[in-house]
Formats: sequence, structure tokens, C-alpha cells
Amino acid sequence: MTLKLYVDRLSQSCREVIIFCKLNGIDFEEVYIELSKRHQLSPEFREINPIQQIPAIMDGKFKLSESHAILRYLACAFPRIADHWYPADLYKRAKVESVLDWQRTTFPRGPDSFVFYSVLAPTVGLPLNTKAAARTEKNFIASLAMIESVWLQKKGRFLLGSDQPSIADLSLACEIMQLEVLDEKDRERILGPFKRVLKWLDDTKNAMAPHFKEVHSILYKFKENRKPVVHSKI
Ligand SMILES: N[C@@H](CCC(=O)N[C@@H](CS)C(=O)NCC(=O)O)C(=O)O
Repeated sequence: MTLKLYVDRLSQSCREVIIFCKLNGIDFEEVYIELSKRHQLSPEFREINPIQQIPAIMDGKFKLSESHAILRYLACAFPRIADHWYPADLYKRAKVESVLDWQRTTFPRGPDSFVFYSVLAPTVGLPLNTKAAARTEKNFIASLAMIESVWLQKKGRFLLGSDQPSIADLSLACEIMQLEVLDEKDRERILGPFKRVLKWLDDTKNAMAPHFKEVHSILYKFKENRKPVVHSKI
């Protein structure tokens, strides 16, 4: 039975799962759960994921949510996935886990909230919020500085000094790509000073060509079609 991915490509957590499958030749059916229409709250989807968030997967009768858990599962459940994605070596794997956990605790406090308050809130019927965006921008910048000072090393093009990408590179790159929905001047203000992050992002895009670019094309379409929106000062 084909693997089913319940996703909306506007979500960074969903894109990482789709790209992983495409890069590794895993056959899947993409089931569109449209966040802007609240499809994740439907009774049918509650049967798939009682937490009512995406991504979620169904592999045969096995259901799983949480993007990082899904990536780990896919890396172990499917044959012939190259070791660099999720290394078998205990120490290397533990380091990959360390980046994944850091990202999950750090990004909701800054980067994710910043993009949400600056651009995405209207897609779920909420106003933009300039004060909250300014607050969370500081955390975003601190996170980018942390990537440069801790996770990117002098040797190796990828995180943790690796020569090939892991699921941590994939997940973190998909998060940072959310910045593509911002106006160019805002994106440049935030990302521009972080030359090593930009270089790593380019290396990651190239290593994951053509799927990384294809799956992210939705962000550029979203940006083109964005309507003027109301700001809240709360
Ligand atoms: N930690 C979860 C986060 C899942 C999550 O927040 N998904 C968002 C889309 S990015 C969602 O489904 N939001 C809809 C909602 O919360 O109602 C993961 O990595 O999968």
C-alpha cells in the first residue's frame, strides 16, 4: 500500500517530508490538507492525526505525526536510504538529534512566529502583528547567529562539519526558506548579514536539486498572490 503524506506545501514541516521522499525515491500519495481552509480540523483528518496538525503520514495501517519523527521513521523504514541522512553511528546520530531538538525548541519562539506575524497570519484569518513581528525578529537573528557559531563548522559544507546533508540540514533549510515569503528588503535585512548561512543554504539547495526548488515553488506563488492585509498593533 502506498505511503500517504497529509500535507500543505506552505508549511515548512510538510515540505521537508515531501522533499525527503522525493530525494530518496520513496513512492507516496500527497493528500492536500489545506491549512487556510482548516482541513486539519475535519473529523476525517482527526482519524489520521488526533492532534490535528500537519504533516502526518499513513504507512499501511501505521499513522504518525510530527515532522522530525516522520523523517526518522522514513530514514529507517525504507531500504537503501543513504547513511548520511540519519547516520547509524551512535555519536553522529546523536549530533543530528541535537540539531533537530534545538531547532524544534528555538524556531517556534522566533523564526516561525516572525514569519507568521509578518506575513502568514491572514491565511488563517488573523491580522498581521507588527509588534509581535519586531519582538520575534530578535530571536530569529539570534538563531541565525547560533547556526553560524555552533552548527556550521569550518570543515564540511553541511551542518556539524559534514560533507553530505542529513535530515537536520533538510529540516532547518526548509524552516529558513519560509523567509522567501517576505518582501525582498525584509528578507535581505534578516538573512543578508549571515553569509555562511546563505552559503550553506545554497549548498543544501544544490545537493537536493531539483526537488528542493520544485517543492518550494509554492512560496513564490504565495508571495505573488498575496493581497494587502490589515495590521494589528497588539
Ligand atoms: N512540531 C510539529 C508542528 C506541526 C505544526 O505546527 N503544523 C502546523 C503547520 S506548520 C499546523 O498543522 N497548524 C495548524 C493548526 O495548528 O491548527 C511538526 O514538526 O510536525
